[in-house]
Amino acid sequence: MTETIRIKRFHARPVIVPMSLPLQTSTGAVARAPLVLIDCETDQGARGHAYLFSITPSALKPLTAMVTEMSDLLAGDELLPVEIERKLTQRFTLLGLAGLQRLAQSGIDMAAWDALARSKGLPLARLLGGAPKPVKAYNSKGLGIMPAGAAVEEAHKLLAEGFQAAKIRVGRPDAREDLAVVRAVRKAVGDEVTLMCDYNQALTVTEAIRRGEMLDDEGLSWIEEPIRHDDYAGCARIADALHTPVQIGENFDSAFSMQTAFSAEACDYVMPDVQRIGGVTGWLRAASLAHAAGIEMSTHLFSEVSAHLLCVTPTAHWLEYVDWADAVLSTRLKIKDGFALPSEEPGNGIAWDEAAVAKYLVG
Ligand code: SMN
Ligand code: MG
Repeated sequence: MTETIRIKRFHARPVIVPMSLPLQTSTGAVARAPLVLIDCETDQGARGHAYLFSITPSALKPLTAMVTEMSDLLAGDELLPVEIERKLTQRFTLLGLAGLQRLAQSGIDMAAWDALARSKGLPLARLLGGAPKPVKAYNSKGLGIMPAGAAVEEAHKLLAEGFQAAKIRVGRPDAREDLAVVRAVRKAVGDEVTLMCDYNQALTVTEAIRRGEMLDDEGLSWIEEPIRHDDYAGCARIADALHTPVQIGENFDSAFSMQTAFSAEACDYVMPDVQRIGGVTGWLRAASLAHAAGIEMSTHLFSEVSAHLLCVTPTAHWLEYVDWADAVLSTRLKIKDGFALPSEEPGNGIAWDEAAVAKYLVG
């Protein structure tokens, strides 16, 4: 007999937690992490967890309110992520399936999958038909925009945490300073270390080609989001002009955006963000597209859930490691010899440190 698990509610709590290293990107500093912690409560006792990262503190309240509205819509329904997706997609079509709506829906989906995995006593990767296995990871929590000397020091620190790869934020007003930092870090860490760079959409197409050519012989594994994230024709011109692979995807708000990017030949690699692509359900749809296109797929933030998802991604590439939720988690994602080890416990690897949650709760 199949057991029916019903949703009681999705409980959402906003917190603002300190980050161990503030990150300076071309868009400004990210110094604290505003998170919405979601608990999926079910009638069988199983409880699922997920968190969302609202980037900016003022988005915490509306995001929390949106999760709560979705929770009211879903209370009493069966715990079935695909049915949840159908209902929320229909209900929020008039608002638009983008922005905060995407985040809220993705958070609901992640918490629902976690509750399912826990109710079956399985790690998320296993519930999805795979095995939790080590996934190649780069340390992305530092190397913001900073002078070369500080970048070298920080690169050593990031690698000392067990990594052989890191990402350098670029997009300084003077392209020569970006180049000097990339060269200084490369010289300091040696050729065996994998280095990527990320512009966070800072450039125009012409400038991206000019700067990309300057960096093309520096051994970078990818150049990320050089221009506006949704200018796929522009991305295609850049990808065509450069030897270094172009990486985009953290702003895809569904597998449909990824398909549009593929049709435009916008990039060499993709890295969807699980809180924008539609949670676990959206990730699986995107992973199939990347598989069919033969394109490597990496993750964006949300290391705990993403580590499980890479285990079932046919073209799995790199896990982006950050520790930004660690202040409220009771367990940490383990790193060993350049790999992240997805949790073998039932669920997605997320559990709260309730004393810390109480400390960082806002509003
Ligand atoms: C990034 C995204 C969001 C917050 C901080 C940094 C960056 C990345 O684009 O890919 O890590
Ligand atoms: Mg990025």
